[in-house]
Amino acid sequence: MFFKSNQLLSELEHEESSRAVQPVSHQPSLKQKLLKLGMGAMVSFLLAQSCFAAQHVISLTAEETRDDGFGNKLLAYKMLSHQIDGQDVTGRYSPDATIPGPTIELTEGDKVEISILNAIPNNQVAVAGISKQVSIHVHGVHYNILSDGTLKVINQVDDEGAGAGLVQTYSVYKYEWDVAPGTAGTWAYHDHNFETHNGSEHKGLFGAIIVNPVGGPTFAREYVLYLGDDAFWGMEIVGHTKKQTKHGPNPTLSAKAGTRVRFHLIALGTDIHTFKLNGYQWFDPGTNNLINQVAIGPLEKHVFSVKALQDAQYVDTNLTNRLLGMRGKFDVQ
Ligand SMILES: [Cu+2]
Repeated sequence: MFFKSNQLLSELEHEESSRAVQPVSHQPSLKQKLLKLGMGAMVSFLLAQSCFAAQHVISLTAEETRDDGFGNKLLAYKMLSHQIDGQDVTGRYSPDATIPGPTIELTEGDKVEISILNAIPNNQVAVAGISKQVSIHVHGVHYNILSDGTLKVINQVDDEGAGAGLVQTYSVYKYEWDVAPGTAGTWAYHDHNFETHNGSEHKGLFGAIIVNPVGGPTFAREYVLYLGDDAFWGMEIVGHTKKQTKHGPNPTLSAKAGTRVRFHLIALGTDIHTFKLNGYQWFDPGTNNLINQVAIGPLEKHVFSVKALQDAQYVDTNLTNRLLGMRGKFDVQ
């Protein structure tokens, strides 16, 4: 649309210069024309934005799940409900609390109202010096300070989670995200408030959002692969239904031959990994360079797509990670 109005602008400029020697007419001045054109472009831009933009109303819980084998309870997010412009899409998520938590797909221009309910037992009662709040702190999208999902000791405003914080207690806490143009990408969200001011991401309270550009490509499958220090953890999403399935460690990912699939690698922990999908190449995002492996360090992400052609193994080729067995199957049928 901007491209078109730029074209019109240059036509107008051209018209103006060819008219320069002609007598003054009562036609609208160039300035008036430009103003009109500019306003028209702005109105249609806003209209287009609001046509695509969706309003999401989401509620999550944070729950205690099974123990980690050493007597410690793990924590996990669960999707309670997700409405898009009033339409219920909760069925695309697991009915259980999962590690990783739900992957939330959004589009640039969307607005999100997301609330968290603390369903971990005994967390409404204040304990001196310890926060029992859980929160959602998100990366990538825009929000104001009340939606930061951190403790007052960090944000200087409020304890922004559900449960008993160091200062404030809330049973439910609501955040607003502005999925502004320019925020397309794959981003993490995680707890920032439970027990420490850095939260309990390490106990399982983490998930991802995928922000797609308006009119961007679609994919038959999406694989959200978190790279822990000793294993890959996965979430697989069917492109057309958006139905998502949580996988265990080093999962087998499945695809139909000839379809385009997208990998979202998100590194957790402290290791640097070298990810390879044997026998495949892909474009390094934002470049024309074909690569067949990528180094990815703590908190980094790498998102790429390939056409599924043949079975393969994905693997972390760094020696210690390889010895730990960080590999899984890419099963193409
Ligand atoms: Cu973070």
